[in-house]
Amino acid sequence: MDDGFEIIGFDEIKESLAHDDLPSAVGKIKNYFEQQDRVELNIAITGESGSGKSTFINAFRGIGDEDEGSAETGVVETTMEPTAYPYKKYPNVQLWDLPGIGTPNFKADEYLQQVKFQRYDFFIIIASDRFRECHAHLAAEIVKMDKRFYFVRSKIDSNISAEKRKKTFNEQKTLDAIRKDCTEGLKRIGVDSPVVFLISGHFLDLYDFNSLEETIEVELPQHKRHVLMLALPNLTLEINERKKAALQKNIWKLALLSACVAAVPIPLVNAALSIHVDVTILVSELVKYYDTFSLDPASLQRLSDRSGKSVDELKAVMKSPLSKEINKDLVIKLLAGSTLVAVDTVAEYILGFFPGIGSLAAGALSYGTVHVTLKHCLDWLAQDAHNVLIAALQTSV
Ligand SMILES: Nc1nc2c(ncn2[C@@H]2O[C@H](COP(=O)(O)OP(=O)(O)OP(=O)(O)O)[C@@H](O)[C@H]2O)c(=O)[nH]1
Ligand SMILES: [Mg+2]
Repeated sequence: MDDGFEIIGFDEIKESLAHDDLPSAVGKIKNYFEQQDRVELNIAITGESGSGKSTFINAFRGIGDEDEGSAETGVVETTMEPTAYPYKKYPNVQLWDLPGIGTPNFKADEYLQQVKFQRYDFFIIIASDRFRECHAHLAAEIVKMDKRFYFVRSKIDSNISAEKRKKTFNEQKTLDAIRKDCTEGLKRIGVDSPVVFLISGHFLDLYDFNSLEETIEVELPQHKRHVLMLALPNLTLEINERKKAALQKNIWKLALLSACVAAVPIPLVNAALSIHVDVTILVSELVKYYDTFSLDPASLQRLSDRSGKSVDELKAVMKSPLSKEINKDLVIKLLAGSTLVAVDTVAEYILGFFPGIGSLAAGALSYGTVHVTLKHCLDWLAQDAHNVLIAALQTSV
């Protein structure tokens, strides 16, 4: 089974159900979803002064260098304190802009103490030029502190355009040479099979940005991975797909919550309560989909600023029934349209989780309805978001 219920303890829920304590089981599942979205994630961005730390932070938050709340770029570093940049909708996920490394008396161990290294889940070391001793010292020290780091080589777009002037220019060879310089540096300090991500903070869809994001995601513990996927703006088509997969994993849990409510054994209360819960679950989940696919008005505006396409042009490619607005009436209409689900299969599925609890079969319809509705909505919104990204990309090339 999915490991998603580890946090609240699947056994506890079963226990509540076995003792006919449905409200308590529902409360526990709800609590789980809230906890899941409040998981903390702290990402440290470090590197030499001018390497592109602030530019990377803004790009990873999907905001322009001059937008409100952005990290200042292109200025001379003055602060020696780490600065936190939280994601607006998930302020528990923060990118930390760390002071520059590599000053003449730089000492990696003192630096890490000074920036309170324990606070971070992992580090991203950014180098915009050759691999240097300060990178080696810092990477080695991070490993010694039992933390993980990802090595990023930034400003690849500048390297490529500079090399293009040469008659013998070959993009792949240039990229290979840059990569080799960094991997060899990391090998020298004892990192086994080092991975270096080549990126441009100005053109995220080029080079290794997607692979960096994917690697971070895969290597995070499951509960942190989920919150990263929710918080991260929908920056590329690959991220769009991974967001869809992450949200898909949650559907059965939401549907199960609805089934638990439907199984409350008082018929009248049951019907009203059950529909109310289904609608509430769906509205809040769909709003979350909207936000995480960056389809909310503020995100569309930022994408419009970045891409040069107007918000109306971006909205024009959103074709799903959810593209206008999400509210209770719309959700009730969707639920009414999806009652023809395979109830038998669903009942079997639920009884598989709670053998011996026959009353839960009553929840089967509710389970199926919520499951099917959410699945359709997720497909629709992921497709809308995909179309919006394609439309935005078409102008930026
Ligand atoms: N072409 C190109 N320029 C970049 C890239 N990343 C950053 N820059 C530019 O490099 C300069 C420095 O970038 P910042 O993001 O301010 O660097 P920083 O590491 O935050 O610098 P300090 O805060 O001073 O330590 C700015 O002019 C950026 O526009 C990139 O990927 N490609
Ligand atoms: Mg900076």
